[in-house]
Amino acid sequence: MCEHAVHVALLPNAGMGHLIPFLRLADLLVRHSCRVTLITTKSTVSLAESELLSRFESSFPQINRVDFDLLPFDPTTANSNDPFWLRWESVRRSAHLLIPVLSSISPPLSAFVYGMTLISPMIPVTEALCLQSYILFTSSARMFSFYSYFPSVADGATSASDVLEIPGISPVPTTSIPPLLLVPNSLFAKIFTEDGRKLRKLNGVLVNTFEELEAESIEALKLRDGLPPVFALGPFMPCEFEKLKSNDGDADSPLKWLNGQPQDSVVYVCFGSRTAMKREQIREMGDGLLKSGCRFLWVVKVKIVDSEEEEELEKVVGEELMNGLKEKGLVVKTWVDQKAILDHPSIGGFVSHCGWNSVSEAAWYGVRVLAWPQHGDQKINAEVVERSGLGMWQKDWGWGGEQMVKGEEIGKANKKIMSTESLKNSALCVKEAARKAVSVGGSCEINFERLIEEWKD
Ligand code: BUP
Repeated sequence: MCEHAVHVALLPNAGMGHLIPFLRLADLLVRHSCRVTLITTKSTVSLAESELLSRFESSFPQINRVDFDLLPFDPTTANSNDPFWLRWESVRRSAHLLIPVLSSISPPLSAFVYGMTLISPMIPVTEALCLQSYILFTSSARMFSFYSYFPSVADGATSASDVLEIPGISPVPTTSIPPLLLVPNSLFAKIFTEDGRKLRKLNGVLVNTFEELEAESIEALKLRDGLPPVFALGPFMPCEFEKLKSNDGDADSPLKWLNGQPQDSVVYVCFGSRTAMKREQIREMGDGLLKSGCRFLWVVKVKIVDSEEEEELEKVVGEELMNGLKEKGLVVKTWVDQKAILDHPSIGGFVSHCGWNSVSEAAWYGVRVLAWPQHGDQKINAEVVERSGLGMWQKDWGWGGEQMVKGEEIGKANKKIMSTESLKNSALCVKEAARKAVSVGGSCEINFERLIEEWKD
């Protein structure tokens, strides 16, 4: 690598939904001949994170890995019981310790890209070091529009109504606002509003999205006053290092099972790495999958953190239901290779919570989505799914966990997503646009080159 290559330090937030796009960004940077230093906390919250990091490390020996030692942290001093949010807060409180760490990295850094919940504490760090300061916003551009506008809502600049009018984008229904933002003094609300007010101090915001998926929001962000430049660098492509090695050889391997299913016949059901579904809803989901008459591959989770998943699958789902389910589908309670699943020809539909990575992967593989947002940014992302033609959203189901959705309804919605030809075709159009965005001369490449030029200055 040349002595004067751009050198970027990356500090991801805790959680697979944040780590995965950061590591895909690292891969993209390396492919553009940049030097990368990856800063991570010594321990991770979930096992999936530490396993992914070790696969990444063996694939990229040239990437410099730096441990970030956190200060002791008393979780009772933060208003949250979510282990991932508590880790984010712990990193925030230790941010100043990064000044000597970053200044000792050699060759000197061109820019520092960190997680989206670290803005307030990282700005003084990058200011002290005269270092360019960026975030990787690991959600949609529509969510960023909302995020950057929210401080004015919190200040009471808008009137009470059923929708939020945000300049340049279609109105956001108030029912799509992340529920924790409405909980006074929640850690989520505190970080969200505190950081939202500091955005103008950033040199830029990187988003895993692309023009054809989110033209309206990307355009609106360009025109909004007081915001740093937004770089739409997506779609981030799934990478080789993410592949699970043991998966193919395992008799129960989802991929092996998928190989035996007809083309476009299977619904994949997964609500991401951080959604713990209530037991009663799990039973209704199982019932719905049976009622739909479709084949399915279902990933079940009952805990927010994977290391706490101790109970056997049969007990969680119920033995009788489990026996019925085995005739038509595969149910697992382990980490699966979602990219390989979505890429499999037998997959036709995806019942998804609409975590942004899942949406972006569905777009990349052209798999139609049945959106069932569970929390956080997911309703705002579901709006993108619906508007882009990538899928449909059963709005009357509300937030997952808010009300019990009956098996009957789930079955009907599954049948609809699998049998609606127009939906299948529009999802394939999104795939085509995604592939175009990353092709030579596409929007991803143009924006990436623009960013690297900034870092060379
Ligand atoms: Br579960 C699971 N295998 O078994 P999202 C997830 N994934 O590869 P989340 C697997 O994790 P946030 C599994 O492909 C995606 O890249 C999946 O990210 C992968 O949702 C990622 O979709 C999940 O953004 O994160 O986990 O809820 O809350 O940050 O949105």
